[in-house]
Amino acid sequence: MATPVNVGMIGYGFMGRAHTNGYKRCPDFFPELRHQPVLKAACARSEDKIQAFADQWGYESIETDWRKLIARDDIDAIDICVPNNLHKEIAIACAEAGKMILCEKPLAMNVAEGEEMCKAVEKAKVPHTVWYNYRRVPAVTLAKQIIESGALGRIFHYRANFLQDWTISEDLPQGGQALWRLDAEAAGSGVTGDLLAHCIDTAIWLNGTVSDVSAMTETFIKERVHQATGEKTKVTIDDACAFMCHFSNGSLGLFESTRYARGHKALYTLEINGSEMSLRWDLEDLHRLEVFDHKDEGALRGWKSVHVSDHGGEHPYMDKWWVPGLQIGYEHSFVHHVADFMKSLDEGKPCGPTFRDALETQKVCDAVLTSAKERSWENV
Ligand code: 4PW
Repeated sequence: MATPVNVGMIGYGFMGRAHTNGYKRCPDFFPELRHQPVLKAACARSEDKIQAFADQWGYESIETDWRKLIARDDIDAIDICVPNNLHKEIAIACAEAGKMILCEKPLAMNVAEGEEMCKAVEKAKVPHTVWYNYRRVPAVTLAKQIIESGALGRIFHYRANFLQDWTISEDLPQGGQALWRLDAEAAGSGVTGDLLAHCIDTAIWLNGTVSDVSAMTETFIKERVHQATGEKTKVTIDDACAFMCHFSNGSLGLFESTRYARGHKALYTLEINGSEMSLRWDLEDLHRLEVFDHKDEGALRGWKSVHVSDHGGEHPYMDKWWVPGLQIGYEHSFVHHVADFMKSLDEGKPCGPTFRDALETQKVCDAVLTSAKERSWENV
């Protein structure tokens, strides 16, 4: 009988559903783990909405005040799945109450907040992680394993894009339930914290830390109706952001993200070029890792597309699913994150990205925003 980890979920939006699906699937597909999640309680201010969420997804109970949720003795772990401006207060309260924490990305509104959160979890020694889920797409995890083997040789370049098009309409309001991502007060930043943060987390994981950055941002729609007041209000988030950087290993980085790339809904691509090998990956074809190996010779030298679906242990996570050759999708990255968190409890080890890891990403985000504002190179 596994040790139950009673989860208290704060929030019920799109990510609340993605995380909950991860908790639900974990015991079915990772039955060997000695810790397993239990959907104990869901929490949000609206009683009707959180009850409906709890009923649909199978949480045993509800709360309408997150402080009451944290105070409950029958809750072991809190999932912080609310807008970014609430992460710090809730995370610190969780740490002080001795609760484990699974915090939605980005870690915080800025580095100063992130530092406080790191100190709180490190002082309380509570298990914790941040939901940068793309690390756990099997093809991306495979890229990590290949890079760690040294097969790429000397790394020269890393480039990544995260492109969307959902905010092109001027009629879209800012603020409110679904649209807090457009409101700087709730989100901290626009695409930098929302999309580039994913690219930066993966990049640091695959290619090491970033030393300095030079960035530009743009806000294409300058005013939007704010849902709170009904008034047209200045938009202060970045709609698009691009930056170049140096990594500490001497390689060069190029990053771009926007919500104004008509035709792209969620195109996350990354590529890394080494002296011996290059790798590239595309979220729209997430089960494939493209590989160019300079050792291949003759007429068949070229890019190959590896379908990440083997079960012999070659392809991370895949032996947990269906049969060899059958692929999996976006939602599985969250199942893998839950499973890795449970495994980290089994083994008494940290589960990355920790708050400290996510603070590195936050440092790059802050440096990017400062650089764009000051038109300067910024050290991270
Ligand atoms: O975290 C990101 C979200 O805010 C996601 O990974 C993709 O972009 C999907 O929705 C947004």
